[in-house]
Amino acid sequence: MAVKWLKVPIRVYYNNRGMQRTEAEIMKKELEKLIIDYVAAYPENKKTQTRWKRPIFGTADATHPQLLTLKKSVRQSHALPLDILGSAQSIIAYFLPFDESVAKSNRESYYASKEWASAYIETNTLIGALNAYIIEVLESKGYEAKAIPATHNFDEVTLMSDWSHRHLAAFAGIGKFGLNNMLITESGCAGRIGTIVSSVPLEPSPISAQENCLYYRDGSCGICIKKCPKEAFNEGYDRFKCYEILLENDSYHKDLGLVDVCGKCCVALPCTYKNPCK
Ligand code: B12
Repeated sequence: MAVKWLKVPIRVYYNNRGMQRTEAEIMKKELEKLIIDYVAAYPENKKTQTRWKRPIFGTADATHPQLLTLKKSVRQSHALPLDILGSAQSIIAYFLPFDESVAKSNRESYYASKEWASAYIETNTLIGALNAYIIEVLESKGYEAKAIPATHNFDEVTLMSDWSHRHLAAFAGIGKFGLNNMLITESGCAGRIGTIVSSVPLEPSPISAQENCLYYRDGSCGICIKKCPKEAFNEGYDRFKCYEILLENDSYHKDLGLVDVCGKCCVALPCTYKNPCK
């Protein structure tokens, strides 16, 4: 028999067997399904060249005091969810993993592949559209929500942003940082991240205590940092050297529009498509 959920005024829900679920649990499930379904239908709806695998979804408490560590780990001016939205209760984060063909196309050659560059453009557009859709759904239910753009929200001089999707997504349990700086999820690191803050209360996702990067787990692998065409990882990470190759790729692919991409540090690796520590 199908299970029906009935809404009662204090926003506690009962199914037809009398079990209770909180609004925070129900909305979380609803949002995850909405994101998965939207991304699955998108390539056909928009006739995109890029395909995506099933999104990874996570949530965090927007008022958690640990968020203050962003002021140290990223930078002092890093925003808090409450700076973005005064009524913020939750952070919604998702990772959109590229289809394996996108990462495969980017294995060879100094320049980024055309498929990788197009995936960058098409995924940024998808994130914009998906965010707008999530906000529309949340607003229709009486909540407030605000999205932060996928990229180009960074200071051109310092090459840093006041909203690090990676850090927020890590708080939402979506993945762990790798030696290549990338957030490594259960579906790897080849893909892009979106985040939204909202007044909707959501059950926070658990954060795994385990590393997802082989190097951080046991000192093995380390392949990613040898792949950088500009040797940006030689002494720590030099984001300016990294940006040089991104701009070279932008010139190389000028027919595509603004494509400051590279991605050599995320392909042909044990963590490209999966969590290699599992
Ligand atoms: C500015 C920027 C850049 C700059 C500087 C990158 C940098 N590493 O700082 C340039 C232009 C060089 C760049 C390059 C790239 N970028 Co970029 N970029 C951004 C942007 C707009 C802001 C990032 C930022 O503020 N960096 C400043 C630093 C201080 O913060 P951070 O990036 O979060 O970096 C932290 C981690 O590396 C972390 N870290 C590393 N190891 C560990 C370990 C632990 C334990 C912890 C806690 C943290 C940690 O510490 C750093 C500082 O705190 C974001 C979008 C956004 N608003 O978040 C995209 C973003 C980070 N870029 C992304 C991508 C994919 C790329 C490229 C692969 C290019 C491409 N698309 O082909 C390369 C990869 C570079 C790399 N290996 O880091 C993705 C990353 C997705 C992922 N799976 O992680 C993002 C999130 C865009 C998106 N919406 O998906 N980028």
